[in-house]
Amino acid sequence: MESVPLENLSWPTRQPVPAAFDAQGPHLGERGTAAYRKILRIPADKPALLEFEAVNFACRIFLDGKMIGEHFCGYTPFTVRVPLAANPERELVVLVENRFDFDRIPMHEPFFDFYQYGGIIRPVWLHLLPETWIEELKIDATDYVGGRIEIRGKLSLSGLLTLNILDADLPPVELESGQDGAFSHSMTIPSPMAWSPEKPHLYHLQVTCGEDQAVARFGIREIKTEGQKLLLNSQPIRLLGYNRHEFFPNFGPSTPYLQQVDDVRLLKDLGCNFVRGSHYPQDQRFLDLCDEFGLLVWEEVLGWQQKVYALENPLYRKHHRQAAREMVNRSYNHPSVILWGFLNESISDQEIFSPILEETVKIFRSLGGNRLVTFASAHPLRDLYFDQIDVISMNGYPGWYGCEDHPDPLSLIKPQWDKFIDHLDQSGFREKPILVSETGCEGLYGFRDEMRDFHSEEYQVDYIKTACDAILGNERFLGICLWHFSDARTYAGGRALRRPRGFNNKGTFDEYRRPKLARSTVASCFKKVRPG
Ligand code: ADA
Repeated sequence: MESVPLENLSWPTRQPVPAAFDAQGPHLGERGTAAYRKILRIPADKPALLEFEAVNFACRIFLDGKMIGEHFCGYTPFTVRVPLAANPERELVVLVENRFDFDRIPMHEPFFDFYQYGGIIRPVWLHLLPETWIEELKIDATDYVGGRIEIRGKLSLSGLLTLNILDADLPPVELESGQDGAFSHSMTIPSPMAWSPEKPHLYHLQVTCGEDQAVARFGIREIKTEGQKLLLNSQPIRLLGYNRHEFFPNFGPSTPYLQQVDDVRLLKDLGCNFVRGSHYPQDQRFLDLCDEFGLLVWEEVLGWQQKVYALENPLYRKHHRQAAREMVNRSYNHPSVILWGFLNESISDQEIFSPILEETVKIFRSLGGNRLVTFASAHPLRDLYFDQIDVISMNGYPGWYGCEDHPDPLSLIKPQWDKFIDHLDQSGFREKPILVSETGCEGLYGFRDEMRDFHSEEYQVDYIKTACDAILGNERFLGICLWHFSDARTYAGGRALRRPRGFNNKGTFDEYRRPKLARSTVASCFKKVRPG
């Protein structure tokens, strides 16, 4: 990518943004470098900022032929300052690479069980900046009963600003920032309404500073653990939900907005109160919908079964820390996000896991606001690090993988989960909440089978019913996060031998959100726990 001579590029096709360039059209399935070009019009000598919500996997950004920024991880946002120029017509070129190359782009590896598309997959914003502008705005609810909130932020230069809560009976507050532009202020919202999945009440803070104005949406809520329980606004809550990949056929990870709206509706209709964004930060618009409709969210840094060579690689560690910071920073004001996660199913049974765990947890705890920390483990009896996290999360597929020769695979489900609980309770974790962060099995949409065999919708029904009864019937489990919401494309090539159609088919819905038989099974299992 470094050596691409920009002057020799030609621009033969038009490509919509946001979109994955390899999800459809002439570059379907291709891996390599794509060059995007757009002429921007920026008034002469006007400061400006480009904000990219996500570019997969890596990119270099050029303006008028000069490189102004680069980024090496998909799914997380970043910004680039636009250099001043007298000519209002500016040529933006973005080189985007979707090749697997661990030495340069270590956050993306070919063995992840989800298809990794390339391109400018999420929106790009051009912000024209006034002389002083609002760089950062964060809101913490520190007392959900009393309505106490702390507002923090940063202006690009020191200056005066006004804070105004648009939906509370409070006069606007005038404030002066410090020399470095930083400001902070506490406020008490009268008769506060707390945010919860049942009543997702949202407030809006308007900040005005000279010509610049920003509105941040926030909710007032508190999340914490108490022994085995998770307390939302002091009330014990159980988590019922799904893992969700950002995926729709033909668009890959650039799920259309209406589909995101529909996904939230489908989840709510099933009685869910929880969704895990597997295995990377989800689209901000989806998180906005979770705020609005009341779904609790686990948001996690891109990761999937990282091995020793990754965890001891300095570049990987650097990019992982950066991705954690970018995620936390961008999602800070979403009340729906209650859990930060990282390193899905990595080697948390080996000591080499310790340094990356330590540095990531530190980022979450120091920068992440009122949220809990977890990672999804695949080592029920051998994990070494459950003491470092707030919620123990376990992925497991008893009754599916590895039981080809078993005469009654479903009979394996309950004993295995019970054994896990016994093990934890006897190993000193009696006082921690335990979540099943993944479980499920494949059901091929439309494959109905009276023999109820593997891959049939009927086996999936039996599996989910048995798993939900075993897990939700045991109060020791905080809840269940089923794998998966909808079928999603995964491995191409040889690895697809493990995945019929090249899809992970464990969805309760297929990729077009057509329901499988398991939908009503899930709805009735969840209803027993959350009757409303
Ligand atoms: C793992 C992994 C998922 C998916 C799942 C499966 O638990 O975290 O991404 O690969 O297994 O379908 O086997």
